[in-house]
Amino acid sequence: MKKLIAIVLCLLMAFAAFACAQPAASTAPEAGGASEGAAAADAAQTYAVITKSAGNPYNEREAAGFEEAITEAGYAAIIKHPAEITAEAQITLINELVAQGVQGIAVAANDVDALETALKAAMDAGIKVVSLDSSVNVASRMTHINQAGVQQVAQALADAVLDLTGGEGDWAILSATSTASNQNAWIEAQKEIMKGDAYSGLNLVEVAYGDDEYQKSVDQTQALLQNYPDLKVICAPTTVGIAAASKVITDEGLQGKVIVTGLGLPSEMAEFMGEGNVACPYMFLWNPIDVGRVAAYALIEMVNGDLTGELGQSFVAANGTTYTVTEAGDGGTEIIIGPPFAFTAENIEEWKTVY
Ligand code: RAM
Repeated sequence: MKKLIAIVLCLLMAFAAFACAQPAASTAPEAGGASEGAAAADAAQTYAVITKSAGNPYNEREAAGFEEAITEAGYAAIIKHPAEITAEAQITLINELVAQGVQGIAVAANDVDALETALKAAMDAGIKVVSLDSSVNVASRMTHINQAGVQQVAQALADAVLDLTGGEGDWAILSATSTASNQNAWIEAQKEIMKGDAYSGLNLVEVAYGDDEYQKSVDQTQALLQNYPDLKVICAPTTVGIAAASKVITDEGLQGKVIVTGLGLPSEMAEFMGEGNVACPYMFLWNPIDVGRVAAYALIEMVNGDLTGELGQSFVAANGTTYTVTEAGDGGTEIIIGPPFAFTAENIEEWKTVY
């Protein structure tokens, strides 16, 4: 009998230990068009983030930050990475989330206008909607979570091109998709800045599009090198593009002849940076995890607090930071997280393990 009790007790203890080891909410990110985030059955509120596409580590970190902030608040998070980097793929996901009856949606837009009908339907259904990273138009959102001011990003990139070319010569842009609102906003602002006298010796030969696909970005880099033999700088305002361009330059031994800069993820770029003759002497970015986090904080505040996304509002988030709604360049509102950060030979080793 004693033996039986001991066995039963052991089994009970083993079960308890197993149960304790289980996460309270299952919120694993999933990729693909049919991606289904798992919402905790007992969570009172469910919030979803739709990234630009699957397979981009930047998007994965952004979604991870969103999920962390939502689950820390005790709610359920859904992560959707569209299989295709298109507005159509995102519209399908938005419609599914509306049907599901989530409380909030954050979306990094693949097109500034194309999501309007779907997102308006979401807002009409009482769902709070923000864009993050890549904005939707004013009518489609309550506010936009902007990683860094458009002007600040554009100025940093313009100055980098000026510096790395030595003030004159051919340079090219390797962007993401031609409809990406964040890349388009940075490029437009950069072109505007570069109309200034200081940049008059520079010749922008082409804006190429790698669609945030690695192989396409490699192919586009090779085409730029072939078509413009005097090319001095490739400026890629996309983490996928800058890594692909740096790989091509390194593989072809062109470091120092064609210089790469732009916006890159330290973990992906460290191998192309550092001391000596490297493909990319310096680049910029922000913390993508924070972009997701602040979108989550804003949505939670919209559902549970007074935030509506109107100009001048502010709120204190769970991380203790006060975020303020300011005017965006498109006439709507936005919450800017901070200035872009420069990654150089001196600090890349420190940052490559962070994101
Ligand atoms: C890519 C994406 C993303 C952008 C970064 C800089 O990962 O296009 O939207 O913010 O680059």
